[in-house]
Amino acid sequence: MNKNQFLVSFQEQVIVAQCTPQGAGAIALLRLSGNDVFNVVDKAARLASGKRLIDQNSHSIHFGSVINQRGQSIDQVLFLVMKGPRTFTGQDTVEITCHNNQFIVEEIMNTMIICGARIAGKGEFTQRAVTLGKLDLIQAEAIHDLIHAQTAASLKYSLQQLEGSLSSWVFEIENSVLEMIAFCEGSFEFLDEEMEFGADILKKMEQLLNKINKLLATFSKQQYIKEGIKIVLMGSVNVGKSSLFNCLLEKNRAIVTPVAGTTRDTIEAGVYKEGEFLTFIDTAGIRETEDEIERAGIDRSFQEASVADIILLVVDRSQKISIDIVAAYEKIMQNYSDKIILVYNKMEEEILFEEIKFDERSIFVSAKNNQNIDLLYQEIFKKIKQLKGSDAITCLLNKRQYDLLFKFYRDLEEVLPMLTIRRIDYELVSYRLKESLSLMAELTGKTISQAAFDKIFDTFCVGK
Ligand SMILES: Nc1nc2c(ncn2[C@@H]2O[C@H](COP(=O)(O)OP(=O)(O)OP(=O)(O)O)[C@@H](O)[C@H]2O)c(=O)[nH]1
Ligand SMILES: [Mg+2]
Repeated sequence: MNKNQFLVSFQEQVIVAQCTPQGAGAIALLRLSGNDVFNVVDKAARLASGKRLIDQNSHSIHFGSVINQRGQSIDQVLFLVMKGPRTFTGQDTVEITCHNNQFIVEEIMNTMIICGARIAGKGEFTQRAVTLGKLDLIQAEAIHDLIHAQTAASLKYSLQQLEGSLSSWVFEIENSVLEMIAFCEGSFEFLDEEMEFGADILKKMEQLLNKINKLLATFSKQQYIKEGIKIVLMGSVNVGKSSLFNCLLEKNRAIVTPVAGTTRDTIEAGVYKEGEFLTFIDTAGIRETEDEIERAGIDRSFQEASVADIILLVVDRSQKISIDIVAAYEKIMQNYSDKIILVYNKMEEEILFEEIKFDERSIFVSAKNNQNIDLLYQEIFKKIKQLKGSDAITCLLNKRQYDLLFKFYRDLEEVLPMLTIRRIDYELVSYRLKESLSLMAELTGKTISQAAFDKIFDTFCVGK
């Protein structure tokens, strides 16, 4: 058997995996796919109708049992019989719905292995769907993103991408490049001044670069859609960060005490609000300390500030603080001026301290009395709007897609000056354009190395 034959047969082998999460529950779903799947499952299937599973029509459901090698019933199940290519992988497929007890699931899996199946690798069902042309690589990645979407917006985009939004965007781009290549070939075939398409190609190229650039430019904002917004509460000890954190979450998540230095480590909690996923992070209060653990906590506060999207810098003006702490506040305000919202907590208290000046809008709240928390939220949403900017996002890109698209953009950009000279070398332009198309083929998975392909599917879960 040569390598190709081995790969083909590997692709055709019957694979089995549990598609639903492990653990007790009402039902579990096992999926099997491969060329010989009906024969494999038939060996262990006993249909209530008394008929054989291999004789059943495609896309039909049958009640029955899975029986083990000793002829004992493992569980009462439903068999869903689907003949390829109208299946997820494109191959013949059987899905078994059984009761979700891990002993049952494992015994059915073992029985299927004895009957000729093997355990599926990570993302192997989707990998087969791509290989058999049921999905392109972008759609396969969208399935992964759909399962792991953390925000309503990223769920929406992943679904659109699974339905082909980014794939058809790439298809349009490819078509534009092909048109340019056709113009080039027309120009050097005829070698006639009248038939020169230089100006048309240039115009097309500029439009194309503009279109790609627009999508690339939204990439930095896409993390807000994918991961939500990270909001860190920072400030000196005892100013009421944890109290405010609890108010914002509307639950008593963090410990609050009058003791300065109560919070030692960062605490994270998320909420959905107005369609956004917000992760709040409470941190250890900043102060001079000899305590090693507390100092490590304070270091963490600063690390969180550097990666935060928004910092709620909390001040308590009823408390006197040292010059060093004032300096620390000023440094934070300088370093992160555009992501800070200054929050004056304990607004109902008498003001004893007015050292910290801030010229941007600040909010006065009382975490103790739950006062003005709605105003603070308004300010947070204003900031989020600023962060996201006004650019409409057409598609969500992952890092792999972004990198390929960026390389493609660069390649085209290099061709641009070749189109503005008097005697255009159409043959060279055409060659460069054809070369650049290989990046688009890699994007959709039409041509991609096995290693790159495996790397993508390595992030998938078994059963998908
Ligand atoms: N009067 C008043 N007291 C408050 C307010 N918010 C918090 N406190 C009190 O301030 C003290 C410290 O509150 P925490 O929320 O633990 O403050 P912190 O900033 O998290 O403190 P560390 O974790 O030590 O850095 C507690 O006694 C709270 O009850 C407020 O709005 N008004
Ligand atoms: Mg605290």
